[in-house]
Amino acid sequence: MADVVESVLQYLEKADSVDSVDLANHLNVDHQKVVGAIKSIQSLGEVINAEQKVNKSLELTDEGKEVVEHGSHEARVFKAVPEQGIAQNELMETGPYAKIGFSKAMQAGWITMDKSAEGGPKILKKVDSITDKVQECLQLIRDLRLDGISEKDTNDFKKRKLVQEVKFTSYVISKGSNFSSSVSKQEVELTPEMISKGTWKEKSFKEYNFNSLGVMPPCGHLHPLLKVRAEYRQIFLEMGFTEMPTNNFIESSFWNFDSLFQPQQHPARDAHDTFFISDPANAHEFPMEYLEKVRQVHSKGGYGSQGYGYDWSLDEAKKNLLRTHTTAVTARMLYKAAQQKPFKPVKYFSIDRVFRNENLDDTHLAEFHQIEGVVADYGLTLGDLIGTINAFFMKLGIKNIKFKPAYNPYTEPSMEVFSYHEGLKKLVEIGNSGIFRPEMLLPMGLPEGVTAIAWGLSLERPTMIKYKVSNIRDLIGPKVDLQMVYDNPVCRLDK
Ligand code: FB9
Repeated sequence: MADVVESVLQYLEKADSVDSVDLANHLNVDHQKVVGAIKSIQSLGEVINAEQKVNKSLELTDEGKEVVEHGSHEARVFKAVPEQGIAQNELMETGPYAKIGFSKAMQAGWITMDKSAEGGPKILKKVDSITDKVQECLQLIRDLRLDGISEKDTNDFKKRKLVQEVKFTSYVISKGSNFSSSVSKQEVELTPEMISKGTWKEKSFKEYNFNSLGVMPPCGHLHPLLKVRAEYRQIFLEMGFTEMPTNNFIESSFWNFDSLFQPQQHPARDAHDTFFISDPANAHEFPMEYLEKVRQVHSKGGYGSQGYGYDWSLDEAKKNLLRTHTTAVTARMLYKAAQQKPFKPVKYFSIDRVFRNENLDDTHLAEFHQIEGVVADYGLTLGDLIGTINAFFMKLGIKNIKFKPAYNPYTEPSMEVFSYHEGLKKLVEIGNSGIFRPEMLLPMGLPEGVTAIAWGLSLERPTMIKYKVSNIRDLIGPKVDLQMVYDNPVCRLDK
């Protein structure tokens, strides 16, 4: 460090001022070393003036580094097309880059599609060779030679998440009122030898910096999702709700669908929407007396309902699956509450993972955390549901919510919940709700007159909004940047 200090002062002797980035390049040392030397010199008094400057730069993301190493997605797709051509579906299997690379290579006119080919669309090379300008540009960005990169290309690389904008601080330094081209090395420690030999008398000691902060001790960090979960849990507890035991991701179709009066032909019960378990494929333990009542209400009706009039299948109800909603747990808890004689009102909540075999996109994964609240008591009405939901969201700082009639197989009436988003300047769906149907509650044995109101939302959506995450994969999954977990502040939902 001392030699960098000397170099900085000697440079300043011949120059009026210099930016620390230019000086680091001139001295061929890391910029942070020059910044360290500047800080060290500043602690000696008015030797130099240092004016802070915030700069913007670009750095490669992991995906950008992949491109530098292996070529752009479109170049890799072009290389994957043999002279005789290749079936489109086969080309799309060549690697994770294929989907993006294919459309980019088509846009660039490097490949073409023969839709008339036998056996489906065939991809052929349209040119003999290509220049991978994306890779070339990213190599320049890696070497911080940004002057050759156009704004259009930069924006395209950012959109493709190949580069990210970074800010860093540099310093414009100049001679201070007490400038000297060399400074005696300051001691930072008074040693026993200095005292015994008296050499401390000829030395200068660095002043204590009583403003310096302690080193942040290494500690654990909660993931934003868990911080938001803690906030929602606190809100439910404040409202007098008890958390349901949701520690069973695997559930029978009976509890996940049949007990909720969701018919066995319902599309949501199809393998395209639900993950069924192959081993163990079936559940075997059911409260058979209750199960028979469920069979009846589905097939023949009862309790004032005409039912669905189909031949209800026990085999279908036995099928194990990954629960598609925490409402399956709500059903178990309401059935359990119905066994208590006399019935006592209950207020339950759950916040846990659910699984749906759906199309994935930037904001949806095949699993998410569902938040659900339920109240069962005599004579609860839609007004109680609206009031409870209002109170719940009021604790999140959300007022003036709106309700829109909706449909759920297990609640009637049902309502979607909306709130006006100041940022987006539009109403945003913030949840769903309803009153559980008598065909669900009465076969459980709940007394006549007992109604159950419930509502639900997801944990990921509010977390993404709170932490300004646009792609859910930046919040959850193997590509999450752990630094995001370390850096994010404690979550405070508006009270
Ligand atoms: O969470 C959702 N949106 C949301 C929630 C909060 C938020 O910000 C916070 C206030 C600060 C912002 C947005 N939604 C429900 C609405 C949409 O995001 C929707 O597109 C996605 N939905 C999920 C299901 O989609 C497959 C969110 C999830 C959801 C939907 C319905 C329920 C639970 C979760 C339910 C229920 C229910 C209904 C009746 C009885 C019992 C449970």
